Amino acid sequence: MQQPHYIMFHSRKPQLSAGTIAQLVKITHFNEAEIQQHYQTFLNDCPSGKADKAYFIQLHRSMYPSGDPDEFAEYLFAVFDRNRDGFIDFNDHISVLSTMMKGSFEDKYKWIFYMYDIDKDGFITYAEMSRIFIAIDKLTCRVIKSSWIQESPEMRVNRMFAKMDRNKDNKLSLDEFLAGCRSDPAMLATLSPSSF
Ligand SMILES: [Ca+2]
Ligand SMILES: [Ca+2]
Ligand SMILES: [Ca+2]
Repeated sequence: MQQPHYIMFHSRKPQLSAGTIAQLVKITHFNEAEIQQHYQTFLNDCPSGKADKAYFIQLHRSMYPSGDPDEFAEYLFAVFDRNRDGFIDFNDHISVLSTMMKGSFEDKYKWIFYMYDIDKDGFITYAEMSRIFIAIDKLTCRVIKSSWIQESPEMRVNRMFAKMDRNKDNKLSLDEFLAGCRSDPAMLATLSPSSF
């Protein structure tokens, strides 16, 4: 018989089954207590236990009330929904948290690479990096804020490629990307919103 994803208790609050927890302990960097805690937080945001794209975008609108997070949330959704079933469930969610909170340097930046590689062909192009930079600016309303932000998305992309595209083929392989990020600890701040 197939294990249910969760079982209901008297409180009617969904709980993870022991089998699911044991499996998540195995495949993430979290212990049982942490998984339980993340599950409750996940349910607060997402009481039905899974989010489709529209719901996920809606959540980001409430997280960034003064920005326009729609585009960025779409790109994020594509990386969260790794099994591409159109939903982010707790398994999708916890595996991203595990990577971003407790993963190795390489795992974290691989994940970011995967987000920037919008068409998932294994390379980041100028166009892909520009689209994500523009989406991050819209999300955080960077355009109107302080001085360093005067650097346009295009200037930032050029700076990134000058630094990372070692073989000058106008696209970044995963190796080029990881080597570039390793050489500059401040890279994360340019590549992602501050809330990461
Ligand atoms: Ca999914
Ligand atoms: Ca690509
Ligand atoms: Ca290259």
